[in-house]
Amino acid sequence: MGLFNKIKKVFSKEKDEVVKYDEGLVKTRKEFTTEISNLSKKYKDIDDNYFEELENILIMADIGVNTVMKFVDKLKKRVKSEKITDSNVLKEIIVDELLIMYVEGNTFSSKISFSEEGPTVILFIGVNGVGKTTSIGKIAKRLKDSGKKVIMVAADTFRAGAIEQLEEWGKRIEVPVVTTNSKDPSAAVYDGIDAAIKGEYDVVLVDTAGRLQNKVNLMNELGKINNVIKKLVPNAPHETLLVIDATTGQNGISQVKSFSEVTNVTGIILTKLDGTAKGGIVLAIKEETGIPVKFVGLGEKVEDLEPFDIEKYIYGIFKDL
Ligand SMILES: Nc1nc2c(ncn2[C@@H]2O[C@H](COP(=O)(O)OP(=O)(O)O)[C@@H](O)[C@H]2O)c(=O)[nH]1
Ligand SMILES: [Mg+2]
Repeated sequence: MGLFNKIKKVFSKEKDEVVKYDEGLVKTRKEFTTEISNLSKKYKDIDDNYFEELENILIMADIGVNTVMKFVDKLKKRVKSEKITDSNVLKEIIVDELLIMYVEGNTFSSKISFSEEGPTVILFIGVNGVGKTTSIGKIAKRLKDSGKKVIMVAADTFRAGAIEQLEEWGKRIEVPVVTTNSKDPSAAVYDGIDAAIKGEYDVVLVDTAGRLQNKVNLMNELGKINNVIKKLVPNAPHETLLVIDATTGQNGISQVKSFSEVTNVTGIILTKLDGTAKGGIVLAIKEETGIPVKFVGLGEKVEDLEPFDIEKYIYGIFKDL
């Protein structure tokens, strides 16, 4: 039995484990399942045209052109060496190979690295509207429920209403929020970390403004924030999580590349997977940036955020195949 069939067997019994992925990936699943099933109906036998259409389907799912080329080459080799002729058999091999591609050579962890002592500082960056503030609220709730003492810092001093939005979240999930009257985000960061140390908090989540129009400015601003953090907690930030919006497709990949040039991005939060039929982007992120996706946003509600898990993700996309 193939890898995917094993996963399917496990998760179809443990439905609660995968319910968020199941619901959040409905759009991608419908698209993928229909396309791949149609392909298998159209081509009983596998030939070059089959592979060409498969390439298009995968590219349309935002897996990324380079990644798709590499993938299809590998698939062709396997078809040849194992003498596979039936497109229905190949359907399952496709899913197995996508999974293998993600896991292969993958030494990175999708877990948050927590500090051994003092507060763990997590910095959230990314352009406007991608879901930074919402993700911080969701993560704060998760961490709080897991027993950690959490505090949030409103360091987006640029966007109108940004501070109030985080304060709203704070009230909803009963987590304190540090704000500032200053226009300088570093001032909020300083006050926030200081409060976290004095109040013996376990985790500090820092919300920042998302401005990418000018690399030099962004680099200076993030540099300044990082210096302020390090002054109070020398080995922090422990994580710098870049938030990107799955509905923006390859644009999101460009954002990863741009932000990585100016700061050390340790992980990605991929939001709004529920809002796209092109959920294949997770695979492109891994192949093209090498930065791990640590969380995925699968809806607007507070519980609609999950630590990233490749097996659950693959199940969510392909379970009806
Ligand atoms: N459907 C969906 N909406 C999301 C998700 N994450 C964030 N949003 C929405 O995206 C919009 C922008 O989010 P916000 O947190 O303000 O973005 P920010 O500017 O990066 O802080 C809000 O309407 C959120 O409800 C998600 O995973 N799924
Ligand atoms: Mg915000």
